[in-house]
Amino acid sequence: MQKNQSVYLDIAESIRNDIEKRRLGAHARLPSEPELVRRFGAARATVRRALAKLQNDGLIYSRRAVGSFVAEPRIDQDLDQLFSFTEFMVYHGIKPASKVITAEAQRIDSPDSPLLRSLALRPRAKVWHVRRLRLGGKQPLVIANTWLPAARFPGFLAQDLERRSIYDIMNDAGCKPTDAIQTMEAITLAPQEAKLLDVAPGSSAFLIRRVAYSQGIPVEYAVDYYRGDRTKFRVRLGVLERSHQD
Ligand code: 16G
Repeated sequence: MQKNQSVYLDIAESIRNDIEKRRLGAHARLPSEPELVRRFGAARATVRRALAKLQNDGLIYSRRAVGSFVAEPRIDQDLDQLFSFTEFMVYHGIKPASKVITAEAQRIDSPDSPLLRSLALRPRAKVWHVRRLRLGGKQPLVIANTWLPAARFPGFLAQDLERRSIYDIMNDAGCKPTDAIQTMEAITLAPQEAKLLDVAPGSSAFLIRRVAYSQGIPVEYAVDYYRGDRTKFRVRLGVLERSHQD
C-alpha cells in the first residue's frame, strides 16, 4: 500500500529532475497525460496527482484544455550578503524595474510602533514611506514598503523613485546600508497584494522585514512581500565552534 501511495511522488520527482536539469526549459510543454501514463506505466489518476503536486510546488502551470507547462525558475537569493533589489537582479542578469504605488511623508504617533523602535525615532518624527512594485524582466516579483528617517534624507521624495535604486540614493546621502537584520515568514497573499503580483489570491509569499544599519545607525525599515513561486533563499551554514557548556 505504501508503495502505491508513493508512485505519484516518484513520477513528480522524475519530472522535477528534468526541469531542474533544464532538460525542460521555462514554458516548455510537458508530455501529455496519456504519454506520461505510458512512460511511467501508471494510472491516469496517479499521473494527475503527480502533476497536481508539481503545480502546487510552483514548478509547472496548466492551461485548460492545452496542457501543463514548465514555470519560470525561482531566483536564488543568498542570505549571507546584503543586496539591494537592483543589485540582486543585475547579479542574476535580470532587468529590474519599479512602479511607485505610494510615496509620502508620514508621522508615526504610537510610541509602540515597531517602525519607530527599529529606527530609534521619537513619536511624531517624520519618515518617508515608499511602496513600490518591483519587477524583474517585466514580471512583478516583490511588493516593497520602505521607511526612511526623513531627517537623514532631505529631499528624498523629489528623487526619481521609479528609475533610481533607493540604496543608491541612500549612498549619495552617505548612509548606504552596511548590515541588516532580517526576518522571514511564510504567508498567503490577500486579494489586493495577489493582484499586484499577478498571482491567484491565497498564493504563498515570503513576508520579509528588514532593519538596515549604516555603520550601526538604523537607516531603513522595510516590509517586503516576495512571490513564493519565484523565490528561493540560500544560506551557508557553519558549525558553531563553542562547546555547549559555554
Ligand atoms: C531589497 C531590500 C529592501 C530595500 C531594497 C532596495 C530585501 C529583503 N529587501 O528589496 O529592504 O529597500 O532592496 O532596493 O532584500 P533598491 O536599492 O533597488 O531600491
